[in-house]
Amino acid sequence: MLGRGKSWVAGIVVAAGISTAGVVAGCGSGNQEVADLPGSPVVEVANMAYAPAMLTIRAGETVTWNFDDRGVTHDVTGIGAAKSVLRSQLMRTGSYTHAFTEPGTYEYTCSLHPDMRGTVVVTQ
Ligand SMILES: [Cu+2]
Repeated sequence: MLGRGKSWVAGIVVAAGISTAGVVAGCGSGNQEVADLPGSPVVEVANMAYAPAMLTIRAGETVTWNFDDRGVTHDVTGIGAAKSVLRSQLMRTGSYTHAFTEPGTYEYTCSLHPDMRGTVVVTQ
């Protein structure tokens, strides 16, 4: 009688241990899903700057610039070799997307604020 009672308690402890481990594992995988959302790289255009100012991607990837600088107008204008590649409209809100097909270094600025500078490095 007494023996059976003890093993019954032990069984509950083991079951509780397993279910706790299951919850922890479920939590972990949930966080991973959020962390490695693949998506395409995004440059935030805010506070008179591009963030990140320097971005490295692979050929074929697409970059999206999100304009949200509290009503300040900006654009994305390529410099040098990137001049014919990058050219967005002047925007206060919204986004500009460009797919980079050729490896290289693409520098850009804002035509209204030449101090704003950004670079996209495209690798093979
Ligand atoms: Cu600007």
